Amino acid sequence: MEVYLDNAATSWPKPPEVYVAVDSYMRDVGASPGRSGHRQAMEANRIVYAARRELAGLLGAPDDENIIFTLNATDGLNMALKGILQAEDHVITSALEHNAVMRPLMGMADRMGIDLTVIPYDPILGMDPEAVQKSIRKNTRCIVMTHASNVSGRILPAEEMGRIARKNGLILIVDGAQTAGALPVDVQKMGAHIFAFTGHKSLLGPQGTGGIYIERGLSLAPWREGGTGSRSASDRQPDFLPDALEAGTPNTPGIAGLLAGVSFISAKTPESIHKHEQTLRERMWIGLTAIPGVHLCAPITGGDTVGVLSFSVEGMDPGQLGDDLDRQFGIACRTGLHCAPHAHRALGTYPDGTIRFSFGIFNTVAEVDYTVDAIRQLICG
Ligand code: ALA
Repeated sequence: MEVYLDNAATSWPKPPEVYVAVDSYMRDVGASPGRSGHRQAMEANRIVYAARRELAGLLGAPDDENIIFTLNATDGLNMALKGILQAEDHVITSALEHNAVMRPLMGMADRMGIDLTVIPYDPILGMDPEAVQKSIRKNTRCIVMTHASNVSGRILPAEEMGRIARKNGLILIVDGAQTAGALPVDVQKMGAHIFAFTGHKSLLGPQGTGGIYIERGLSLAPWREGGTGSRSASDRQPDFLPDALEAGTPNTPGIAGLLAGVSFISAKTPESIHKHEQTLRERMWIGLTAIPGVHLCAPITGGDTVGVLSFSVEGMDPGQLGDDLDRQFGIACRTGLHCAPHAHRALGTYPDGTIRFSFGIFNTVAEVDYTVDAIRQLICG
């Protein structure tokens, strides 16, 4: 049996519609969107705008123009953080952040002197709103947080942070890499000013796709400037969205695939996808807890997790166990620090890290049972 449990890194397989969309874009359309006026270019343009519209609908954004395409969530987060923060600004973040947030922040701390408060992990609340409120200073500019941990699957209280941000005139930036497509998301209800997403995980698109939702009226210093196909006589970047933040020919074959992925999710509904992944996660959690020496990294859940589960095994190296799962049982997972050393410190699993299983829409109960059995054989012999 071949089992793919590395969906938090990249989802696989994709719905057949995604492969078809990329292939037919490459064969039958092929042109640059938003540049020329011929039929192929117009079709490319239609596809990009359809993807924008579909994403706006899925994420609860009021306008298509508030969706900006980027390479992935990391690219979008860099665009947001580097477009907003200035020297001496103070930023509040969570203890569960991925390097996609921590590295840009640390880099800006080193280069520009921004100041950072990391709110300690709270096993009950995830991120304690009172601790956040207490850390706000005169120069606090934003709260940056992951929507769900890529290590433990824990969902953080983004709506609560949205209320705090709005009350105190702060900007809320949410890293939705693990939640877009995996969970119902409403950026307006959440109060997010910016919500970064990636195309290649739960949105079921190809790698090299992603974007940000940006609230109307919020202006970012441009992350990349160049040709947009609009106002070409001007040597300045257009000031309207999405062109203000998009330049150069995009990954249109990828966006065509992303459109197919997002349409698939919208039809299935994120609610039902979350429910399916929760069922698998709970079954895996129950199965693994019964094996001696296994330490799960997060509670079984009460609906407050996405389909990600991490654990360690007493006296065993996670990397070795991951290799054994791959070679002996055909099970693909990710081991180590998952690009999130801060999260592992907060969860008490630094520096060795954990073994992580992450579920997708196409995983089954039979695969979970097979994997639990494989772990039991590797540990108990
Ligand atoms: N951020 C991705 C992961 O968690 C790559 O594996």
